[in-house]
Amino acid sequence: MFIKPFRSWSLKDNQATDESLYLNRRTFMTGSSLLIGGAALGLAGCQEQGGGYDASVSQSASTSDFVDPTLDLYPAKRNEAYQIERALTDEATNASYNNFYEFGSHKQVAKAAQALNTRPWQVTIDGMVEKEMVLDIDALIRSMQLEERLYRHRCVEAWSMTIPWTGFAFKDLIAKAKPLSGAKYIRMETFKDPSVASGQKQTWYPWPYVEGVTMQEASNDLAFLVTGAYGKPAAKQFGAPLRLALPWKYGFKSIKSIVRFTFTDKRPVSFWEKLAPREYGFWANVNPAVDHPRWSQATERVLGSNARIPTQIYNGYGEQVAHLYKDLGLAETVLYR
Ligand SMILES: Nc1nc2c(c(=O)[nH]1)N[C@H]1C(S)=C(S)[C@@H](COP(=O)(O)O)O[C@H]1N2
Ligand SMILES: [Mo]
Repeated sequence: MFIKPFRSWSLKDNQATDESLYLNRRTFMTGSSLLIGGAALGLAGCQEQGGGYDASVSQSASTSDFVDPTLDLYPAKRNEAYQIERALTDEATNASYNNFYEFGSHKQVAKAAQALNTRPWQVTIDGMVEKEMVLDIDALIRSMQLEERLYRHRCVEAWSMTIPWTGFAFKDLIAKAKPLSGAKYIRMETFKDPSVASGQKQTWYPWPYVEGVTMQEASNDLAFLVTGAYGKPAAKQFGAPLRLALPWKYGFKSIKSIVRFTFTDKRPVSFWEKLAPREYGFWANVNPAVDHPRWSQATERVLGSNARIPTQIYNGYGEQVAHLYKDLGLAETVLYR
């Protein structure tokens, strides 16, 4: 199957903006370049299916016997420093429209994600640290100061939402990890278990999902490790029991259901960068002036409505993060590098 690339200005986001790639399996497996002339690669087709709420989702989540062992920590106190001018995305809308490729390359993954067993759950901290460790998730969460923050989220597919996350500052995890002075990056990894995550049976994807940030980025106040949302432990489809929120970067950087943090001096290559390096590079800072090769990034569709609003540089968080990139230059820190 070969789909001729569209011209970005002619696209509506519900027609074409999707990270999902149509991979020609044979081409992929013979190791040919994925992107030459776009010949091996096309869009998966229409994945966005409106903001319909799937009632079975909240059902399956609430009728399970599982009681989160950290339930007593919620709701955590809101940190008023993170105010937001937008309306919060309705919880039901958010919980039924997710990117979590482990459970399918479409948005209606919530039900399938309930198969993920989030306890027991261990988080490994390794690489360039004083002492490698394996932490039990409940002990880890209880050792951290939880707070609620209202954050914007901008998916590279040009839709956005606003979420009340609960979690702790990434820099507090770094303090616990005691990295060696040579560590420059943190590589993060999601669980891998194709027996519960059927998406991981699609062996042409480079599982497990991997993301990476610089130490400076992870140490920035905004970098937040999420344990909950909407005043309670995070729903599985949000990336329980531990996911990242980097609100100034495109959403794919905010890796879900993390099992490993590796401190390293080598720049990690992410899941998406491996698949399509020209489309999903390391920096991935939100920038309305730089189009994705297949669509415009100038505006975004607000989830749960038909409103389109202008996208802001660094997703509106420039004051907090622009200094991180002043030596690199803005152009270097968008996608595709
Ligand atoms: N492990 C994992 N993390 C992931 C993804 C994924 O497919 N797998 N998708 C990313 C993308 S593209 C986005 S936009 C956000 C979506 O988060 P949400 O479903 O909570 O809105 O999760 C990110 N983290
Ligand atoms: Mo995304």
